[in-house]
Amino acid sequence: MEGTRKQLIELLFSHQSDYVSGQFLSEQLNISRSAIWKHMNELKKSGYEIEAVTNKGYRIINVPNALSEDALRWGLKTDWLGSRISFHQSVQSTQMVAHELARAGASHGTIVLANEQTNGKGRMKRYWDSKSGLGLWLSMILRPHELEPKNATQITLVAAVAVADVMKQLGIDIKIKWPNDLFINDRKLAGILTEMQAEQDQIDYIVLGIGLNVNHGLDDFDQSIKQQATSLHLETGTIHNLNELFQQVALSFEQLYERFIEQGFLSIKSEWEGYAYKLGEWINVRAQGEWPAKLVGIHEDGALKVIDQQGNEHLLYSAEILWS
Ligand code: BTX
Repeated sequence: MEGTRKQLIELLFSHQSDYVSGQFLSEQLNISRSAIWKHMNELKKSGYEIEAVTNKGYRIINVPNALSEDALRWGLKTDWLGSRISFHQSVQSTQMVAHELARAGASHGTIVLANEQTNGKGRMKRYWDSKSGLGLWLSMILRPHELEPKNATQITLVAAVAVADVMKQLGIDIKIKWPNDLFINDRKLAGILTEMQAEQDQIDYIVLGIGLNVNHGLDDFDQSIKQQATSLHLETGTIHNLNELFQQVALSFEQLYERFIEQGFLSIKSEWEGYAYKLGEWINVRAQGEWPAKLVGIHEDGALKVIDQQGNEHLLYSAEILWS
């Protein structure tokens, strides 16, 4: 049943610009015309929009907004990223699932996605609010053997630019708050979490997690983050198709990642700076005391570049920044 449905969807998608006759579908799938009709009704119930015209056949018009295993895949234009997608309705954390898969040998480019996370993770044991059906909660397994472990954190910056590029295409004025958050008007839209498994000077794998708030209304956020979080829906007023958004993010990341591996972070630095939150503004740095500093850019190794009140330049690798 599942297999037939997948084949059916594939056939509909490969004939998107045209109608596919019930006769053709029934021959290809080796099932009766009435079985085809039943499948079509099931697809409609899952949110697919399918047009049926007498004497012509069927045509797919729209995929569901909600994540679905099939809809995630079609139209995915990546070469290797997402060649395996492990999709779940509910998990504790896609990071945990991805680590398990990676330890079991899952290949470079595997993506774990879930509709809901019951124990979504932020950095330093913080949590990530990941309610069902409202956002993209995903983890990618990457095996950049050519990358030195000390440069692995740059992947966070690459991912931030990749997601920012997609937001920009949607007409959103997006900012990257070093090192791992995406902001719109001082509210957090997305967070990135990079975890690495390495031995000596070789990376075994990286699990790159992205949490992107998409279709939340204000009341959908936990009380504690209502004042600081936002979603694409809140910013644009429209409901976004999660499958398409996933595909855009995956393609954007794959392309940027390839450039990063071939040419290094220097090739992405100026794009990053173009999105930098509070660039040219004064912030406070908490590292060996607390001191005011002006944010002037990012170094080619991923460190944040600031100037203190005496005009001395500092490179920050892990300092805490007090943004306001
Ligand atoms: P972070 O430590 O920078 O941000 C976590 C903080 O952000 C929380 O302490 C809270 O204040 C706030 N917050 C929590 N949830 C949200 C939300 N939905 N929107 C806005 N603000 C929020 C950022 O960590 C990295 C988050 C990565 C999340 C992805 S989701 C897929 C993957 N799986 C997983 O468990 N984590 C990653």
